Amino acid sequence: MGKKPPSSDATATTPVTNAPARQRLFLALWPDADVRNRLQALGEQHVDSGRRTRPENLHATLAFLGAVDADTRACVERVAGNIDGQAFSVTLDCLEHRPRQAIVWAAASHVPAALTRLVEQLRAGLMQCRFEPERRPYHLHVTLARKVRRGQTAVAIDPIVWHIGKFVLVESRTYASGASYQVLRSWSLTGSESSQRS
Ligand code: 3AM
Repeated sequence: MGKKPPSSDATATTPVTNAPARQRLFLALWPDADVRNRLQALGEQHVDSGRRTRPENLHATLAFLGAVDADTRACVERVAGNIDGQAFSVTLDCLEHRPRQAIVWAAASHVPAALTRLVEQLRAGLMQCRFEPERRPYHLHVTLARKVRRGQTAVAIDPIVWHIGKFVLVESRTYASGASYQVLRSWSLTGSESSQRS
């Protein structure tokens, strides 16, 4: 999902030297410790080549935002805060090798209606922040490894049931040692334990 280019007027009047700092952001579902441990074990069991995702980086992307300025981040946070979403459970039941992207991911063969609604609401809201509309269908997945050249296309796994009561805004930073993801904010979904407590 990319941002629309600024209008030609904005380009002409924005001083390059004062360009605001940008953050590389995405919206995601973040696993709890139990699900993260199970995903880590799955990667260790099934992936013996390429580069496994560090356990602390395991997640399912809802919407990739790219490098955004402070105003756009504020807009994204307003959109996220206005989401009227329900908590749900998703079952990761399949390991897939995607040869074109050289990725191995854990995926869910069934997408719960609450997840579809959440993604639809986010995509519609992000258009208000001038993001290009995302038209590709949403497939929930957790990337377990990259640069995997060979592997079975799809393998059934012991199901991992993931209870999802919130979604998060994450900053991605790239270092020589690899990507580092930091959760900046989270929003509860109705019916989750955290939203019942608040
Ligand atoms: O959640 P996964 O691992 O599928 O590949 C990146 C990762 O996806 C993806 O955003 C997630 C968090 O970094 N990503 C990175 N650059 C992207 C781009 N330009 C991108 N997705 C779409 N467009």
